[in-house]
Amino acid sequence: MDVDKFELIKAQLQPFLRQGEEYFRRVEGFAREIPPIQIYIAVAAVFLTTLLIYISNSTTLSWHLIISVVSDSLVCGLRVLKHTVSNTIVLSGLSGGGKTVLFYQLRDGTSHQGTVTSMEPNEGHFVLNSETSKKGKIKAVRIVDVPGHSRLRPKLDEYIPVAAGIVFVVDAVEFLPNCRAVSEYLYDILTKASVVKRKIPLLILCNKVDKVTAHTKEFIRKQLEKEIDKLRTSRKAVSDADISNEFTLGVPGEPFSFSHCVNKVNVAEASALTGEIQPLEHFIRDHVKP
Ligand SMILES: Nc1nc2c(ncn2[C@@H]2O[C@H](COP(=O)(O)OP(=O)(O)OP(=O)(O)O)[C@@H](O)[C@H]2O)c(=O)[nH]1
Ligand SMILES: [Mg+2]
Repeated sequence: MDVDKFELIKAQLQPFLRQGEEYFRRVEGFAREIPPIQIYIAVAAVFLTTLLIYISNSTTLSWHLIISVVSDSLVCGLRVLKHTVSNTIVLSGLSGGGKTVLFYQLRDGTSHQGTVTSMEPNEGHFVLNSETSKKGKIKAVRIVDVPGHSRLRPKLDEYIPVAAGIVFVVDAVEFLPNCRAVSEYLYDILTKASVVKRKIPLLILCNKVDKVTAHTKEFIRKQLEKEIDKLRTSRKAVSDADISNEFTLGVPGEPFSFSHCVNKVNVAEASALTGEIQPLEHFIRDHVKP
């Protein structure tokens, strides 16, 4: 074959090769998101099925028995799977709230001062630092810290479907100038179909209470409820005009209150800097059993 012909074939194959590479990257990305335990379960299920088919061919074992064993193991596998997908806690909130410092406090018990604006989600699968001295086997938690920068917020949608709980971190010091932006982000989360349908519990964590200028959780709760009440009206007008699958918040005709949400919404205080994060740890353990 001459060189020209070879080059022509190579050029013709190029788009297919690129397409193949793209598919491979997608599959690889998908596989990375699956916790290892789910992969073990899938491999075990395939192995068990193959083994039983082999046994049935070589002995007189009845198909009835095989089907019942396979279905039992699948049900059992699904139960484990359901359990494993819900060990994820997502840290969300505006940039500068203290999510990354909270992440390090949970993992290492130190504040890792000097964090910069995160440019990608920070993810870890670990036993909480406060629990490392406890005896016995303690289940690890998967904590994901999603950056607050508006361009990176869509990343939240990748983690919410597997979240057992969402922590919405608020800067209790710089709260008033950011109240509108905080409320808008919180409104967006509370009306997500993935949150409403699975009733994912949410903790509004008012961080930086080590500072004397920090607002109290009661104050922040009231201001957020008032601002979300206003947003309900303005957002409804937009969604009436422009078809949207957003869920509506609260009880129509009544001032908005977090107690109206279909999912449980609590408000708590913390200081990531000094390590006062007990309400956060309790929230995590209420939703990811040790
Ligand atoms: N005083 C005080 N400062 C805090 C506390 N938590 C975080 N900070 C400071 O707030 C700043 C922002 O903290 P980060 O953890 O980087 O904020 P973030 O929410 O991860 O921000 P993005 O990654 O941009 O979304 C840092 O300078 C921290 O040192 C706290 O509890 N008290
Ligand atoms: Mg960060």
